[in-house]
Amino acid sequence: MKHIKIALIPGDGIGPEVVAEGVNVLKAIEQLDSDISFTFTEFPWGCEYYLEHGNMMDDDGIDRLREFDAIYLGAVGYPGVPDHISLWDLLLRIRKAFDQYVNLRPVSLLDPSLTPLKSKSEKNIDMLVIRENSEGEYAGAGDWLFKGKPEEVVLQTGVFSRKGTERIIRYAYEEARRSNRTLTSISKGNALNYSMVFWDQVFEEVGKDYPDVTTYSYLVDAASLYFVTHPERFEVVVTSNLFGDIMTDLGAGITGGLGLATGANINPEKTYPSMFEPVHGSAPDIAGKGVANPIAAIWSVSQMLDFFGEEKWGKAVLDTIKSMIGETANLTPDLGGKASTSEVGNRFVEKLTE
Ligand code: GGG
Repeated sequence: MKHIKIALIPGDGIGPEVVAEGVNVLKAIEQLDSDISFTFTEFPWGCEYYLEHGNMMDDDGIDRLREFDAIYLGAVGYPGVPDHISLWDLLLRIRKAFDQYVNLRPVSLLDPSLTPLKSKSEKNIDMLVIRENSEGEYAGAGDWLFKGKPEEVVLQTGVFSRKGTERIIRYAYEEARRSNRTLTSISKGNALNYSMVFWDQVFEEVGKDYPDVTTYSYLVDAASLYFVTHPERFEVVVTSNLFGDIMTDLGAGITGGLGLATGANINPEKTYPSMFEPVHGSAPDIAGKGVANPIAAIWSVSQMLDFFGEEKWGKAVLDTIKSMIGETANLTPDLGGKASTSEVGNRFVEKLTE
């Protein structure tokens, strides 16, 4: 019997609405498979908590999360709390504390009807973006000098350690080899003359251990263009923290929107808990209206199951998502339907258990 202890952080805005549907999916799996069970412990952290306590999470929050196998997070950020505080004090804090240095973000077109692209390649978008998730442009290194004075200067330093750069690139090569796909590195070595020159160098050096993997290297600006004109060129993609964040939103744009974009924050060694989340934010404009698309959050459940070796269930969840896409009437308004968040969730569980 496999038991997975899950910490739930529904967070802000639509976070609680979509996480509830993901939890229902896990509970349904528990009913269907007597060899797997889950326990859920919910933490009330987020912007409301911040407004009451002055912190996005408890001071001992990281210690309390340490005892879990996985963290299932909804969304962070809400008007009234500066975005850099809500992000740094919860989401980025957890990623860093638990060395979740791999961010796995599939960019996959589940149905040709979902893409706004008109080119022939539109039917063939199936990539896995591997984003460096622990340092780079999100290292939090910088300064704000002479605040409010005419000579005011702000510094935001990208930190690319050899350890951090090498391990993410090696992880990506391993994934490309395992899945027998090409590997593309996205960087910007012509302009970022320290960090990205180093990135490109490490990409080449590590590649010597993987002569069987076909590689490509694009500047981030060119890659943005090719994501739109030739997305079929990309299979496994490895890139830095900031570029990965931006490119995967672009990826969501060509595959059906953020309502279908998932992300897994992985500590591959399993020394610490890994975290699973929809890529989207808290969407305050639709929060509480019951129209948020829960599919990205449900896809995160599929990533979680894969991570814990339950690939059979991970695949069943993803296959059910694919089969839902054809039923427009049963989808939320962002995908052209009229269904509510819970109606999508209920229909999903119905189909999974069919
Ligand atoms: N679903 C988590 C969430 O609210 N993400 C918002 C966000 O801005 N994330 C930035 C990042 O993934 O680095």
